[in-house]
Amino acid sequence: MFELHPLPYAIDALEPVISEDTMRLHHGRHHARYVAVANSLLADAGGAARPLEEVVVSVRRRAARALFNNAAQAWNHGFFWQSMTPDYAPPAGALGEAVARQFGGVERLGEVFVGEGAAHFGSGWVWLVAQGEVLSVVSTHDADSPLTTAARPILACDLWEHAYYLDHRNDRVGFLRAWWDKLANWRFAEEQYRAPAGGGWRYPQPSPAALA
Ligand code: MN3
Repeated sequence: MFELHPLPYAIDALEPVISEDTMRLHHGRHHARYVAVANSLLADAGGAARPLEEVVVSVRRRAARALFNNAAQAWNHGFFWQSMTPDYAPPAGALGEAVARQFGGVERLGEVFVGEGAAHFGSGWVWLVAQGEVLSVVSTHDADSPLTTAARPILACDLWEHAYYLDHRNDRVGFLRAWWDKLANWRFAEEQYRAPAGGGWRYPQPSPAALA
């Protein structure tokens, strides 16, 4: 069974950009529900416990849509919580150099990221991704993620209305700008950027109960 692991910061640590109310619903209800439904569908399907990354990639290939949606959303949210920090620091190291070289700095990259997220129609995600050392910004629909592509996720922001509506109403651009300026976790992003192929962030492994 996959678990809903605790947030890596206090429930109110991301205020005022993301309120405690939003976090309680988003982590405690939405993410919890994706994990529960994915576990239920996996139990129905039988088979051995395996990493969530493998579930997402393999069920996508088989087009088992409900399992893909819930497993991918469980993974996306785990990655999203790590993509934020209450202790903002600008990108540094190899990633900071790549941001400067390819985009002319974190502000310019922010314009691309916010622009991509604002222009995305409907629910989904906006990602900073890397292929090799080359950075790019992409958005995905619904539960889709770069896990099923050749690109490696570096940073992600949730574009579903449940992510921002309580705090920002319909102002997705305002949410994304504040998120980029105050919450983006560049230390985590740097770890993803420097990780060897296949060595990026992993969802906590399923417990042995999943083998039963
Ligand atoms: Mn969400």
